[in-house]
Amino acid sequence: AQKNGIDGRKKPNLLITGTPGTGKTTTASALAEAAQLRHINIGDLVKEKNLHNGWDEQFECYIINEDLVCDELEDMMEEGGNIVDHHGCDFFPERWFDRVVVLQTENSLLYDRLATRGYTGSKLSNNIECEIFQVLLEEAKESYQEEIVVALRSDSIDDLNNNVSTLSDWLRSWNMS
Ligand code: DAT
Repeated sequence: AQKNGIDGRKKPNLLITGTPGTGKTTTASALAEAAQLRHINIGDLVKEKNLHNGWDEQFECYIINEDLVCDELEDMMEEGGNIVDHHGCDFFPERWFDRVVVLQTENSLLYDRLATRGYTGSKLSNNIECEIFQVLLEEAKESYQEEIVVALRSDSIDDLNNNVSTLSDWLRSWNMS
C-alpha cells in the first residue's frame, strides 16, 4: 500500500470481494462502522442509481454498466476512506485500492447460506463452483499487485470478528504510517 495513496488520498480505499454469500456486506458494514469509513455496496448502488443495462434473465441479476459505476464512484474514490463491497473486482481502476480482501467460505457452509437466501438450481451451483475454483482470488491477483491482495476465511462469526479487527488495525496503521 502506498502512503497517501497513488492519487494523494488521505484515507485508504479497501475492496472486499468474494463469491456471493461469503460475507462481504456483513464484513464491510461492521468494518465501516468500526473504522468510520464509507461502505459502498455496488449491487445496491447499481439498483439505486440505475447503473445497469437491464435484467439478465439467465443469471437473474442486473447487467452492470461498468463505465457508469466507475464514473459514479470516481470522486469518492479520489477522496478516499471507502470500503467497496462487490462480487467482482476486474473492472475498477487498479489505482483506486490500497488493499483488496477476498473472503472465502467452506463449500457446505456457503451452500447453506445461499440456499437460505433463496438461491436454487444453476444460480446456486454456479456460485458454489465459483468458490471451489477460487475465481475471485484469481481475478483479484490478475487485477491488482499481489502484495495488496489478501484472502481471509469467513466461515464463522469468530472469523468475521477477527477479520473486522485485523482490517481495522490495518486501516488505522495506514492512517498513521
Ligand atoms: P455477501 O455480501 O458476500 O453476499 P453477506 O454479508 O450478505 O454475504 O452474508 C451472507 C449470509 O451469511 C448472511 O446471512 C450473514 C452470514 N454470514 C456472513 N459472514 C459470516 C461469517 N463469517 N460467519 C457466519 N455467517 C456469516
